[in-house]
Amino acid sequence: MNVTLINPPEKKRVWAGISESMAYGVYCFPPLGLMYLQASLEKRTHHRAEIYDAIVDDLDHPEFDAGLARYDLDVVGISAYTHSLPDVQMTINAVRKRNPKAHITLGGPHPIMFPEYAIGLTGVDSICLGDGDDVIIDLVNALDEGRSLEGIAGLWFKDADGTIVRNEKRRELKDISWQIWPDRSRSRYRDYASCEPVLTQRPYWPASATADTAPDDPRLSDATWQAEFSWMTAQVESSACVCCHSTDLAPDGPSGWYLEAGPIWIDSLDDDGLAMLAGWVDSTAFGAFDAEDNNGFDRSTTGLPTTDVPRMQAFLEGELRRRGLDLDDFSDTPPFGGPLYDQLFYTPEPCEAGQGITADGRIQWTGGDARYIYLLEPDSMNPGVPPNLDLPAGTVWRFDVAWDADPVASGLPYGELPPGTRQAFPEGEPAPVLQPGDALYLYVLRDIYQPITRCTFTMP
Ligand code: B12
Ligand code: HEC
Repeated sequence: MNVTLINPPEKKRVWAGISESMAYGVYCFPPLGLMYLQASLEKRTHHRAEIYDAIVDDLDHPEFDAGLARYDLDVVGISAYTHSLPDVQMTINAVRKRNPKAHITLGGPHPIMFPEYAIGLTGVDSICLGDGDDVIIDLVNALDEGRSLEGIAGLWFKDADGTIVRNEKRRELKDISWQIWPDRSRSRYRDYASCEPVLTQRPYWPASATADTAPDDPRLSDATWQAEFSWMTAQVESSACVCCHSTDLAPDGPSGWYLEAGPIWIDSLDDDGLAMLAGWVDSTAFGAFDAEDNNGFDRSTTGLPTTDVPRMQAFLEGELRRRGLDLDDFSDTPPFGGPLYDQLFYTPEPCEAGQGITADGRIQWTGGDARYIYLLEPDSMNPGVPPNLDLPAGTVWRFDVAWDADPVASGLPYGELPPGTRQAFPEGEPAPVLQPGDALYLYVLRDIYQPITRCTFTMP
């Protein structure tokens, strides 16, 4: 079955606590509850589920209703908050009007807290009284097989003559470690996340690129190829790469390849760039992480973060071979990252005047104000990009300035944390006591990957 999961419009909501004007732009979150249900259904059954999120596009009811035409409305699940009940009722009515036979089930905080009220709403067929991950599976299977909904723990429903049947409660799971994670490759980065912190974490500059795809390119009319291309484009759109590699998000224009280049944007990549995306050229200097640490996106094999490594590799390798290239052609290509890569192997010199820690405990550096300060053991690796290369083994202490706070000036007293700053290492412990005679490596950055002072010194 195809299930439609709806995050209803919030145009009639009751504002309490936080005023509407203050909340603008704040209340747009990925609909996590629905994403869990989708993941649960798709990973554990043969059913499919689509999420229709009215909030992300700020839809009012008329547009929302029109959009329902794109969805299967046989089984519809709606998330309901109490403060948005009029919107929920309008959503139920709109679905019912399009498909009088739809099975409409309600879940989320409202039916959990006020089940009698929720099951009484006009047009509702069933409600879920707690976590929906298992309930939705039992419900959809029963509907699919034409079975009664009796006995599905955690579900109340109205039977054929409208009588409310209250099945027993479902035992609450205390251990959620089995949980299937939502598939975030189906949400676009630009919809739910911000590029502001991204642009402070990588060097950015615009660079022009063109995609010279021939008008009669066979890929343009190859449906199988196009389906894979759409899939991999969606993978890019769900990652922060769009912040610098798309025209409307990159502040002064895209950094080389960009998603709107086209008809086939991957043609805007040069051969090395394509090989980097495919993982044929190493790019760990940009950060390499496993799917578990990266919202389900692996970035340890391919340069492009992906939720399906073999599929991504197959597609990109296909493109490289189409260009007449092979793995061997890149055996001499240096790892990606240029200065980012070289920096990992930088060897520090002894500190000069105005660098190090003074006898009265002030950290001094040259080169201007700083956002990141490290004290490292003298022989540790150099810090790289977050989230995984920015805490090398041998870090003694690390100080960070929040991305939206001002950088700090040289002369900072060791261990002091001005507003907008934090001790990133060790976390939740006092700053380590430094003893006279300790040998240390001071590594100070203007911003991520922009070192201004890198030198070794001995504590006075
Ligand atoms: C994180 C959170 C926030 C965050 C993020 C909100 C967001 N939209 O993501 C912030 C701080 C911004 C916030 C703000 C508010 N929140 Co709040 N928040 C929570 C909190 C702590 C967790 C929600 C969450 O993400 N859960 C994790 C997801 C995975 O679970 P879930 O959504 O519940 O989904 C599961 C089940 O409910 C069920 N399910 C959900 N939908 C569906 C649909 C179907 C068809 C089915 C079958 C099952 C189902 O299955 C899901 C998977 O198991 C809850 C309390 C709680 N512990 O639940 C309060 C809670 C949701 N918040 C609440 C309130 C009142 C608010 C505010 C109105 C506060 C205010 N005065 O402004 C605003 C409203 C913001 C908004 N428009 O969403 C109330 C809602 C009460 C109610 N009766 O509706 C809650 C329940 C807290 C409470 N106990 O009072 N909140
Ligand atoms: C903060 C900005 C920024 C972000 C975010 C970003 N890049 Fe880039 N990228 C650049 C810049 C700048 C260049 C160099 C452009 C030039 O001078 O040609 C570049 C170049 C590249 C190239 C080389 C292009 C070529 O044709 O050789 C690849 C490949 C690449 N980026 C992949 C990625 C991937 C994958 C992501 C997401 C995981 C990403 N980038 C995110 C800024 C960014």
